[in-house]
Amino acid sequence: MVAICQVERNEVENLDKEIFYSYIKSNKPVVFENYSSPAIEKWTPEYLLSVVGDRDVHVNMCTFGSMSDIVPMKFSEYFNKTLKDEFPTKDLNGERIKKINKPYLRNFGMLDEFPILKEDVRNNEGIFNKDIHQMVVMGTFIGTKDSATNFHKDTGENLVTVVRGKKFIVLIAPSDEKNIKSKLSHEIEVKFDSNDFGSPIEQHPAFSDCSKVYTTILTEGQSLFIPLGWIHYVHNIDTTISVSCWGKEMIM
Ligand SMILES: O=C(O)CCC(=O)C(=O)O
Repeated sequence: MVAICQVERNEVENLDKEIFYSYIKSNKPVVFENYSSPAIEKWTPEYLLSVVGDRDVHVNMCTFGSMSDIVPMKFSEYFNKTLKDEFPTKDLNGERIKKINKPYLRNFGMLDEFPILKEDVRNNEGIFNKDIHQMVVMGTFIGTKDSATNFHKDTGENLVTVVRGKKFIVLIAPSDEKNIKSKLSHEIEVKFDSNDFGSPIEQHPAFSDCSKVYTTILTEGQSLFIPLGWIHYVHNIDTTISVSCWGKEMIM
């Protein structure tokens, strides 16, 4: 049976590039327990609504139970419904909507559109060394309670900071990628605790040939480093706001 391990946690108060790059070099995920940004204090729902307001956004959303779709709506409508947990939990056939099909504003370009907000997460971008990672890109994720992002891997080193809420994150090392039964993993819903829906990782056939699966819970004010090549799945346990920051090496 696959072993479940906890992601390493680091309590350093002043994260610097040297410490950060030591994890990049060893390609090891880690939770920085004390690495956050001014956004934690500043990004109250009222403040975000006052800045972003009625801007049109594209929400990833379930329409007919099994089909994900992109639905345009006003930011204020999406955010207010998310905060009040007003989105439907069942589809038109009365079936429970899976976590990976719940409404989710993913990789929202709010920071580029509203530079006043980018100032509040500037330190995330600043932790990357521009001589090594010439391209640094940030995206905001605003997820409804119990929404999830399916297993995938990124094209850069990634620092994910939770500004509000709580995420359950599953990671699989590149050395185990060949052992995942990927057809099965596309449909996966991972069970976070006994009240959650889905399959416990240790019982899911997609992972039965993997040697280890790593898990962690990321709360407000914490950041997770996801190294390049690590496959990950993210479940928003509560309504969650987070910022992902990818550092990419450009091939010259
Ligand atoms: O927070 C999420 O739902 C997904 C984040 C993610 O997968 C990423 O930053 O690559």
